[in-house]
Order: sequence, then structure tokens, then C-alpha cells
Amino acid sequence: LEGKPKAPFVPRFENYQEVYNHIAKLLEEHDDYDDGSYGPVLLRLAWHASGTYDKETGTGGSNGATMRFAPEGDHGANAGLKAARDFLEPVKEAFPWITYSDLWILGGVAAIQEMQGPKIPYRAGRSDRDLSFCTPDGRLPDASKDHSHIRAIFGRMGFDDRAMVALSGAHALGRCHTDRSGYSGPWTFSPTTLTNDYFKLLIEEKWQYKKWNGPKQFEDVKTKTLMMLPTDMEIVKDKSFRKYTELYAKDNDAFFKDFSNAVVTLFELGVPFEHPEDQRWVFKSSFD
Ligand code: CCH
Repeated sequence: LEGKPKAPFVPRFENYQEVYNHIAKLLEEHDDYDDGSYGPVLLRLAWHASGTYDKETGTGGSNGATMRFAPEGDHGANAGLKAARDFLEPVKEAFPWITYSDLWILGGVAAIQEMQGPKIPYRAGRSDRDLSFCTPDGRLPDASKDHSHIRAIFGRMGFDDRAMVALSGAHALGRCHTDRSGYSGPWTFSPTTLTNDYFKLLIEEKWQYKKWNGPKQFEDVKTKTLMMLPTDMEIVKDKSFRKYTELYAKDNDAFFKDFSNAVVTLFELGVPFEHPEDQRWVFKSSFD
């Protein structure tokens, strides 16, 4: 007699927490990269997967993981993100049931939480799609541009000024690489810990043009070791942006709360979830 057919494996919260734990362990083990962590580049992967969303057409966003394919992976803005995709490959092998789309976003969530940022509630349910879903080049922000470009790009995703400034606070993390974007250097002195230092530095330090052959960027007058992109300077120059920059420079809790909300929205843009919004999962961090 045949046994009962096996019930299909339906992953639950515990299974995704296991994936989170695996990513957290790999982050700790591979501390020989950049400033000691793959966290920043993992966050950038999740953001660039999501930030292609266009609310008018409903195209782009993290559903699909189309950056796996040449047209989108080769977009200039995505230079260097192969390091993050490769980092997550053994995780996909260990947990083959997770989609790349869900995994990349879980990587971003784990990166933020493991770098001592706020909790980022998560929903699974993204599916991988083929290369016909690749978005056209030019949907991600260009760092050489001004406030009107920032508003056009993030407005296309549906964000307001406050969320745009909150999201920019991610630049407390990581650095620019001349072989990726052409820009150079970190924004803060602690590029592997999420803090509101990016806003504090923007407000408190004096910034000048860096004298070099590379693209136009700023350096802090005092130490000449930190950097700001032209787009970063816009969030202190533009009056409406500036009031949020001042708020977050003074109030890390306000920053964490708004950053978490904006990132949850970003990571879910264009995803047709089955689970309702009030059933998001909050993962335990390795240090909880
Ligand atoms: Fe960013 N970002 N970003 N960024 N970004 C770069 C690096 C990181 C812009 C340009 C750049 C967000 C918004 C913007 C991260 C997260 C976010 C780099 C350097 C450029 C250029 C890339 C390199 O050379 O490796 C511009 C322009 C905007 C908006 O106008 C948002 C939003 C987020 C996330 C919420 C992170 C993290 C990094 C560091 C990556 C690393 O490898 O260290």
C-alpha cells in the first residue's frame, strides 16, 4: 500500500528565522570585507532591488529579483552588488525553498538589525521572475543630481519628503568605491553600525569640495576622511528636507522609527502579498 502523500512544505516564521540566523552567522564570519562587514552592501542590494518601483505602471520593485539577469545587473547603479548576491548564494543553497526575491530582502532586514538598527518587520511572498521583467536603466537615483531629481525618483516610488530624508540615513553605513560608483570613502566614522551620525555630520561639520580627479563630491574640512555625495548635501540645502535632517540629527529614536517604516514600505513596493500588513514577522537579532 502507498503511504499518504507527503504534505507540501510550507515555510513558516520559524523557517525564515533560521534563514535570518544563517545570514547573521555569515555576516559575523566574513568580517574581512571592506570595513569589517557585508552588511552595508547587503542593504544596498535590497534597496536597489526595491527602488526600481514605478507606482504608475506597477512595474519594478523587489518582486522578481530581476537583477540576477544581465540587462539589470549591468546597470551602472548596480555595479558591485554582485558581492552581495554572491554572499547570499550559499544561503539559497542551504534553504532552496526561499525565493531569491524574498532572500535579498531578508538579507537587507538582517543587515539593518545586525548593524544595530531598528527592527524591520517582514513579509514573505515574493516570487522570482524572468528577465522580461527587468526594469529599464535610469530608475535609481543619480548622486550627481539635485533635490528635484531626488523628489522625482522617490516620488515615482510614492515617498514624501520626510521618508526620503529618513531613507537617506542609510548612508550612515558603508562607503563609496571608486571601482563601483566612481565616488570614494565612507560617510561616517562607524560605517558598520546604524546611527543618526550621518545627519549629525551633515549639520555639524563643515563640508568642502574634494580636490581630485574623480566626480564632484564633498569632504569634511576637519579630517578630510569622510564624504558626502551631491545628493546628500541636498538634504541640508533644501528647506523642506532640512527640517527632517535637523530632527533626525537631534533625535535618534525619531530617525529609527521613520527609517523602519520607510524601509518596510520600500521593501514591499509592488509585491502582491497574501499575508495582511498586520501579520508581519519581526526577527530576533543575534544579540537579542
Ligand atoms: Fe546609497 N549610495 N544612494 N542609499 N547606499 C551608495 C552606497 C550605499 C545614492 C547613491 C549611492 C540610498 C539612497 C541613495 C546605501 C543605501 C541607500 C553609493 C556608493 C552611491 C553612489 C556605491 C559604491 O561605490 O559602492 C543616492 C544618489 C541615493 C539617493 O538619492 C538609500 C535610500 C539607501 C537604503 C535605504 C548603502 C548601505 C550604501 C553602502 C554600500 C557599500 O557597499 O558599502
